[in-house]
Amino acid sequence: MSTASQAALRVAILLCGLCNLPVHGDSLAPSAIISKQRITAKGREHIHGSVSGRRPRPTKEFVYVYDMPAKFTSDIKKLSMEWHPEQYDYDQVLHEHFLNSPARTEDAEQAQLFFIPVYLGRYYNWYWQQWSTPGNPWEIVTDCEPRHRAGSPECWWEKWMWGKGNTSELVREALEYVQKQHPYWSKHDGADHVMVFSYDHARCDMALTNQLSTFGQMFSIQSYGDLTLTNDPTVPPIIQRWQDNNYTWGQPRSWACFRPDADVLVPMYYNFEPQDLVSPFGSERSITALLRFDYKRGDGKNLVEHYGHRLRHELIEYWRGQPLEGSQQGPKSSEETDADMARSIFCVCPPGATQDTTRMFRAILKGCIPVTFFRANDLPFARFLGVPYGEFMLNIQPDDYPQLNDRISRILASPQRLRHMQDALVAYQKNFLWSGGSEDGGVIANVERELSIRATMLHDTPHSTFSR
Ligand SMILES: *[C@@H]1O[C@H](CO)[C@@H](O)[C@H](O)[C@H]1NC(C)=O
Ligand SMILES: CC(=O)N[C@H]1CO[C@H](CO)[C@@H](O)[C@@H]1O
Repeated sequence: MSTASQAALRVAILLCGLCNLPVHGDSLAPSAIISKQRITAKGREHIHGSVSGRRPRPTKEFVYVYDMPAKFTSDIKKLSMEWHPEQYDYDQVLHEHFLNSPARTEDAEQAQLFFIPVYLGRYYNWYWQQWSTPGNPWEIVTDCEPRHRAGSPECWWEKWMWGKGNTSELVREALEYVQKQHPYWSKHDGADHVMVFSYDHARCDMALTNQLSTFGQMFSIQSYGDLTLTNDPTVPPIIQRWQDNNYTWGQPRSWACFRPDADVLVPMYYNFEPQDLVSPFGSERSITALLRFDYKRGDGKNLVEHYGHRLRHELIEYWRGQPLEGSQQGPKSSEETDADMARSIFCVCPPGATQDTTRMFRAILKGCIPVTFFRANDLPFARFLGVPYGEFMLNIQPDDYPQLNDRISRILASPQRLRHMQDALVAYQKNFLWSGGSEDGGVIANVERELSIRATMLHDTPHSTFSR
């Protein structure tokens, strides 16, 4: 099969969305999704056939959504969002979605998965920012201990850790509520339960001070897919050192933050609509490579100290020494950056607080090939749904960043290779749109597909995803 038709097949598989979920009211096991080969035109007919009225609308209900007390949801929506970036609000977005999704069942006895809505993203930011100066959330001036200067990193650290401690406490209370008020957790020690941890390092920010036993086997939906623990000392560690680490996994510590076999990865939230999407061929691309980021020197606050893990600094210095012809460097507003991404062939996406950043997903949606610097980092919908990032992304190992110009130039010199990458980008762009629902082939549809795979792994074990 030609690579083009292979790509087309993969697109068909991905865009198919939920069409292969169970179609009979009494058969809830979404096992068909495991076998990609079985996703055929016939499968699609099966679902769309129902629309013609010959069959009752297929049911695919398998997710039960807990009705949590207001303190975990609606009360949190009332908290100040003054400095709260909406990228962390996908806990709310997913909750609202699942309340209305065809995947939802209101019969807990029939459910295969249990969704626990808690709006941790808003809560976490509100918590530490309560003590900030107007206009600058990082400037903490109120209620500093006498030994801490107002605005000092020490005062900031204290509130930051209060944020972690109190958010962890909210998580613990939510799980206790579920375990006390409902009988379902104990059946599988929480393995069929899922919660959204929408901050940078997921559980390692939002549930840091909880004992592992609090979580049982529960999995999470999150954006943190880092698989590394230690790195080359010349580039500071991707994983930050935690002051209090109460996890006792007996495994690399980072596994407490991400379980590759269980957790569902998603991009951080952004509100792009289908009409905001730009094809790589849909506009003139006069910028060869866009380096639209800056590097702030350490000020003692953890997100900033190694922000971008120094790699940003190295890349800026590198660009100043030898700018690639037609490239641009320097920060601008996010609107200007989006517009420039739509005019660029390559978008350089260095790490932020974590290895990946929303910049990478914005680049994809703007038809710009992301250049990333991942050591080992799982990405959304790759492990289980097979999104082949390598086909439309250029990854350079962090220590090899001086090869940047050379690697980009080689692709620019091969129109065929560039065309192949851009074709693949077109084919997969839509997977990263948060707008749309179960049937639209975007993030939401992919999350539902991933959840159906988790349900199958838990309840219908003969076909392991790994054995195919
Ligand atoms: C929660 O925040 C309060 C301040 O509002 C602080 O005194 C307390 O130590 C924090 N709790 C934890 C567990 O960090
Ligand atoms: C082993 C252990 O329990 N370590 C710490 C867990 O977190 C609390 C609260 O931050 C600390 O007091 C413990 O020392």
